[in-house]
Amino acid sequence: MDKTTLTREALTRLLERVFIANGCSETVAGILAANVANAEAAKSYSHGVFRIEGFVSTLRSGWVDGTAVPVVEDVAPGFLRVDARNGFAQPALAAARQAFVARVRRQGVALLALRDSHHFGALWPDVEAFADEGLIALSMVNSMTCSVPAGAVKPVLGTNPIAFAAPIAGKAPLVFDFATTTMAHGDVQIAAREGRTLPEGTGVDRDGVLTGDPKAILEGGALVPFGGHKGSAISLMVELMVAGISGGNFSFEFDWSGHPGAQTPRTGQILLAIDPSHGAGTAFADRGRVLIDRLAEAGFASYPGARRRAVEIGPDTEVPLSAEVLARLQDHAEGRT
Ligand code: NDP
Ligand code: PYC
Repeated sequence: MDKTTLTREALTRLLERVFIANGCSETVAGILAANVANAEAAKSYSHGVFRIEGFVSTLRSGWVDGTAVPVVEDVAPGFLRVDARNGFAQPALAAARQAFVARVRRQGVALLALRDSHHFGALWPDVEAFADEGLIALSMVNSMTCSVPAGAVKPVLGTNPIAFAAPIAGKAPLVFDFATTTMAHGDVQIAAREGRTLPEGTGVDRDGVLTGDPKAILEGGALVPFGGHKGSAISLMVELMVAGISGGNFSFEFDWSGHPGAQTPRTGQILLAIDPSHGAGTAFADRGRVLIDRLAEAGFASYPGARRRAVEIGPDTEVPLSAEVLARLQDHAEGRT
């Protein structure tokens, strides 16, 4: 397959045009384009350019409002709520960010709860920037019914990712971000497209039999939580914390059947942030460094977050794309699709 490259900046501009051509406001298009281009440049392929077809078909189906203006609600000293108004989650987070950080710094801790939002991206970008500012952040999102909890026979839960970020003195922040299923739904789709087999037990087929066949998982089957009953419990916590606190949908509660082509889950998100300078006397980031250094001595050379940050990514970073994908993006941007 012919390969070409665009700089991250050029890819962002192209994606912005794709989002605008498909009904997003300039503000929303700018935020989503940067999110997708950064994910692609960072090799988070399950939520990079691969997702553009899903964004476009969802926008065209009328399921999500690409022009939504989020409403930030100041509900309690430690609590900001955002009604995303059936729009994307990242612009809703951006709308509340400044007030939220001010609150975290003033009080030491605050919670941000988004409802009626669509999250179709990687979660690490939502938390990493907090750690770069010296804060600790923890975020959770529920998604769409595609995971069978341990002990159940039918899917109920979403892939429900959790992301955590914390500053480490003199080093990249510790950032982890993963689905609470054996893998992200996006990665199963990519494996199916590439004709790859997944580890046995990644999911179940339509008869509930454990399988590593991505097509069987996608066509009538489902994923399973990682770690059996342990991952199931964590995924349940994500459902309850996100939908329960934000007032958004559980993964099984929304009905997109009237919008063929819709792929973005209409749920919610929570983000808890802590300013560790209000905590124990010793600087948090220094304590983190002690831990990371000890782990390195034990052979744990690359902690989550450091692996990605080992490669510096800037506006001029070259992002490889297939010629076919680039042509498709250009067609989307020009309204030829
Ligand atoms: P992975 O299983 O690929 O795990 C990724 C995480 O594990 C990263 O934090 C990564 O760190 C770390 N990691 C991976 N390998 C190693 C290793 N060998 N040593 C140390 N750390 C390692 O993630 P998933 O497939 O579960 O999820 C992929 C993406 O899908 C996530 O970004 C997630 O947010 C997204 N997603 C989004 C959903 C949504 O509703 N919006 C739903 C489900 C998933 P590093 O970054 O440094 O590589
Ligand atoms: O990859 O599981 C996933 C996912 C769900 C919603 C967005 N991404």
